Amino acid sequence: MSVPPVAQRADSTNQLSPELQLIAEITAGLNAQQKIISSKFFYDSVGSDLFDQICDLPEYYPYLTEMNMLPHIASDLSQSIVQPVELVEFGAGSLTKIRILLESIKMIKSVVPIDIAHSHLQRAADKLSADYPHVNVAPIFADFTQPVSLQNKGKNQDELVKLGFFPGSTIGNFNRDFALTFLQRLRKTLGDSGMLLIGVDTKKSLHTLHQAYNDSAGVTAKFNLNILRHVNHIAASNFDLDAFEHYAFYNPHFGRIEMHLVSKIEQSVHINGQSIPFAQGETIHTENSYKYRPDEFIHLARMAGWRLEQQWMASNDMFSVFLLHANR
Ligand code: AVI
Repeated sequence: MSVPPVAQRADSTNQLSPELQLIAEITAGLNAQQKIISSKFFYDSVGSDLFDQICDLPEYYPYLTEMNMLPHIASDLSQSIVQPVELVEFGAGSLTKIRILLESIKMIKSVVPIDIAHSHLQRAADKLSADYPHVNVAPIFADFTQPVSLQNKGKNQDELVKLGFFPGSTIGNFNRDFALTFLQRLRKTLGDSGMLLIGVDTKKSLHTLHQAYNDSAGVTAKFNLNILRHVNHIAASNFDLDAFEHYAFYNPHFGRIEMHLVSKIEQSVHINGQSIPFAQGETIHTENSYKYRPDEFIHLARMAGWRLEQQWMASNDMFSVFLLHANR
């Protein structure tokens, strides 16, 4: 199929539709010296399923470790949270982790899960509402990486202290500048009495990190390659998934796992009216996953207007969870 390039498809005001903006963003990334495709393109329905499978892998310790920590954290919070709160989860997915908090923290009166996957979130929110009829559930269908307004969401929302929830070390997928901007934004959204419960992956042995992103069943490799299938779908490009391979490594200089797709051969890929050349061995950078020592993360949180209230570490410091309070 031949698709006219994005530049020829702007409307009379020269505004690109959201779909065309995505194609323009992908094309620009592939024209950069280090080719990139944003990790947000991992999460079509196939990619979301593959991510769920990653979370079940024994090598992928972040999910399992945090899940094991949460009942204990929830029990601690049930003692310290004495005022009615509204729980706001950013990038809520299936609401599995929220359920663990609801089991213990009876002061959660309202839940506002935010996610872009509309039907998936609606289904999960309906189920949550049925299982916890005394809790008000008010989903917001939005990209949580963009500013989100909580106005008019939740019941009696003005009276409820906001408890933000950002588990899974998703903060690690943001570069340092954006991580700071995002934490500052949450500080503003959650207000002067706001709190934030956030899961952050730690620096650890290279071997453990390597195994987590190079699992023996090859699920992470499939997850990485699926981004090309998704891009083909969005942009009518012709990436051949067999002509690329998964490559993930820990970069100690930046303190991050980098995921790339390596071109196995010299080839050209057609996208948006352009032919993008690949040398053999050239890579597309698809994801960063930053790891933080607790002191590094606490410093970042402070710069964003938060203060540390409580900290939990998994055994062997495998994963950390922080409760932050707004610094007034
Ligand atoms: C969603 N995010 C926190 C995962 C991570 O570990 O950075 C995404 C992922 N990429 C490969 N495996 C898991």
